[in-house]
Amino acid sequence: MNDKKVIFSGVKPSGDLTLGNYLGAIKNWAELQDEYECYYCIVDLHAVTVHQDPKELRKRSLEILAQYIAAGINPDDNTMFMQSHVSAHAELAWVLNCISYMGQLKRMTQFKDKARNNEENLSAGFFTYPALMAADILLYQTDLVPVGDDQKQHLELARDLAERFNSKYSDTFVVPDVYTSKIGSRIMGLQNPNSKMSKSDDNKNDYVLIIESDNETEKKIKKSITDSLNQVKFSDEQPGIKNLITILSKVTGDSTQDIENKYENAGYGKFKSDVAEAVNEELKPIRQRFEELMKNKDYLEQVYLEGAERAETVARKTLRKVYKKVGFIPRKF
Ligand code: ATP
Ligand code: LTN
Repeated sequence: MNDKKVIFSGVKPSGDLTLGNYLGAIKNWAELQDEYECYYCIVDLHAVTVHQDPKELRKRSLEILAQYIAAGINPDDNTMFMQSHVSAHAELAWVLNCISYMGQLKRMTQFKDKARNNEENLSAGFFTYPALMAADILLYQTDLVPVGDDQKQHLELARDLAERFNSKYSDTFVVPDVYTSKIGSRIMGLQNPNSKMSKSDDNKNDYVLIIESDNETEKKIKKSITDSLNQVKFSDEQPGIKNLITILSKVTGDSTQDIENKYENAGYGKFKSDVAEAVNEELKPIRQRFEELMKNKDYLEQVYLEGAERAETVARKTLRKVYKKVGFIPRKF
């Protein structure tokens, strides 16, 4: 038995992964993998809260697994799997749904944002998905959840549900902590630096994808919206430039102050082209490894099948406990 603390995190296969997903989440996962016992999931059940083309969903789910591995997450030491392969996620979600309050779910910012225009047409799954996310996390007795800033509120709910269940019945779940990095936990859109970079944005110039050509990345960064002040300052008054400084800082490890100093007398042209170059340098080995991995579907299949098997054992154990505590008759098979 190892006594490492447990990490769980996941990405929805609802679009191709962006630089935001990478810098806000996956880069941190790779850095944390040695210290923790890690479960990195492709949360396909979450993706279908909005309609997905089935063929695309299948393709993307595999591509995301390949991107996890290409980003340096080692399949021998970490458990990577498809959420829909471990049915305990959906089962625990039901129990947690039954102790979630409508009021609390209605206060989730992500729901409020989407509901503002078309609540009548949102799926019930989209409304209750924070309970499924809590199930994902709590099944593995997770200590730490590395996510981007936008997920903090959902993490609060997961903590709340863990505490509520523990006090209603008896100690069952570890209450997880959130982990967000100081820099890069909210990468903003390149065309709209006032809202987060999102893989489901309609405007392709708003995001850089982990997998695209160097040329495309360079073009998008060069086209990004800035301002007319012509000073490289990490300031709220310059959201576009602030975002590019954040990206450069997270990629190179240089502090935002060092970046300001370095570009004090440089124009935006030079600055943008250096940001593009640094991003391409960072993504280059990932892009190469991804291409190789996608040629070896058997290997990818082996990773996710073995991952699901390992995850299933741990998840079932927690679910058994939960079912017993709520009063279901234990099953004998
Ligand atoms: P969508 O944009 O379609 O809503 P998403 O990218 O926000 O999807 P996920 O793919 O599930 O949703 O997110 C995976 C991880 O990436 C989460 O931890 C999330 O917080 C993080 N993340 C997503 N976008 C950003 C961003 N712009 N900056 C930092 N982290 C991000
Ligand atoms: N809800 C998250 C994705 C997600 C997740 C999780 C993240 C689903 N389950 C468990 C961390 C842990 C999102 O929409 N970005």
